[in-house]
Amino acid sequence: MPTTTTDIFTEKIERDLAIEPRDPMPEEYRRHLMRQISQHAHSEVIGMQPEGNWITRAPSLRAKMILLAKIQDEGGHGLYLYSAAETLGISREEMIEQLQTGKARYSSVFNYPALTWADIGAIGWLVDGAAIVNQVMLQRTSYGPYARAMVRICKEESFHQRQGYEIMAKMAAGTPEQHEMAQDALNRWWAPALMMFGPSDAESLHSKAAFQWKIKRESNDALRQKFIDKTVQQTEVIGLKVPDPNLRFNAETGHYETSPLNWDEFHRVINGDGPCNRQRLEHHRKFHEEGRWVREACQC
Ligand code: BYC
Repeated sequence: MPTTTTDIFTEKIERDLAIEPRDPMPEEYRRHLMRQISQHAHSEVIGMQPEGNWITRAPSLRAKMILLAKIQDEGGHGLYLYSAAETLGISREEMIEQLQTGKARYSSVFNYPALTWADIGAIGWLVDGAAIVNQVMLQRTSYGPYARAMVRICKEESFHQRQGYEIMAKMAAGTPEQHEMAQDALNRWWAPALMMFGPSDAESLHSKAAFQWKIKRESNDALRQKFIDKTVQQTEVIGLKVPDPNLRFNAETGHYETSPLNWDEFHRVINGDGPCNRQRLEHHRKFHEEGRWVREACQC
């Protein structure tokens, strides 16, 4: 029979029972989740920017309606996740302040520009595709409010991944120029999508604790590999090429092997020096400020 609060927490983790907001939990567990969930929320919200840039230039009314709905979903994901983080005792204002002052991170991938319509396809297919692989695992994360948010988010992300893949498939089967545009978008988004899974297992700072507390159930490298194996096959189906001269299938392991990623670039980008970091935060600050009167009017 567990007696101390630590025992109660440990027993729940061991028995795979969800930890709920009022349950006892170690301070480090609470802080770990506050960091990860708030960063996840920021990623959803900042991730609206590269796609939002294309709403007025979508090539048809159908494409525009689908893109609008997708971007709105991402905003909704941000809201569920901010709410999940708030149950840990941090306010929305504090989280926004941490984002805007650079104290909190958001996914590296959103610091790259969306240059053509094919980039909208690549973002849905690769970025949402990578997010799903990670988030399917997070549906079984140990913190109840985070796991439940993930269930709904994963359903919506599947639609996002398909809309992106549809754009890429159409462009790849279009005119030579459209095909080239699709290949160029894949060339530019491939490595940033792989970096979404975080540093290699050997370099990951938080994985050990995350495994111990069942926040993570699969490692950064294992999830990256899962994504590669799925995506290489999808690339072949639509007649595009994975931009990696060292890509090869290893029949013994049953997995694709790829070139090492440029981790210097990853660290530069997560530390604020990617192609669009400044632009993304300035945009967020500007519109957050412009929305102040709405928050005040709602008293929220
Ligand atoms: N980007 O010890 P590690 C979407 C940081 S949005 C930036 O492995 P952890 C969508 C990490 O924070 C969904 N930073 O960390 C939206 C840590 O630094 P701090 C995006 C990264 O937490 C709109 C340090 O590196 N998904 O789908 O165990 C349109 C060491 O890393 C990144 C999520 O946010 C990165 N890629 O594992 C379209 C997933 N990777 O915090 C689509 C939720 C690592 O000590 N997050 N860092 O300063 C996670 O699952 C985990 O936090 C990570 C990292 C796998 C990302």
